[in-house]
Amino acid sequence: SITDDAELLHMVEKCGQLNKTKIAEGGRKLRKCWASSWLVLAGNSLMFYKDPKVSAAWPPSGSRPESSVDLRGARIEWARDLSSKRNVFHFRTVTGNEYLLQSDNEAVSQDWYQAIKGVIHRLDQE
Ligand code: I3S
Repeated sequence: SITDDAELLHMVEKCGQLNKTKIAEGGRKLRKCWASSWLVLAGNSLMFYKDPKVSAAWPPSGSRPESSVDLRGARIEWARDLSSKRNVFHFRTVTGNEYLLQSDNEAVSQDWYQAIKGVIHRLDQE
């Protein structure tokens, strides 16, 4: 609803496009499948939307995230060994869902890494 979108928009810390692949579900390994994704970091959640292919089209009114992960207790680290791509970081939820996130632009990757890490640390302190 419009109210939900407005509430979410109020909490948004960062949004933008990254390449993403899920590599585990509940601790069970998955085959990599890299795809472009639109990420929204808001509140305690990191939400993945289908890449709208046009920038700054947010909130995508009426559309729901393809998936959303709870950042509480999550872990994040740079992952130089898990991909041949550059600027890749690894992200793991408490439930054992694992993702690799990447941008060819080093600054973009760095910014996302710091932003997600910041939220995780804030939640660790609560
Ligand atoms: O870790 P891997 O197995 O080298 O990952 C590559 C594969 O998933 C590959 O797909 P196939 O499973 O169809 O071969 C992907 O196309 C590659 O992108 C994966 O490697 P990178 O280094 O790009 O994460």
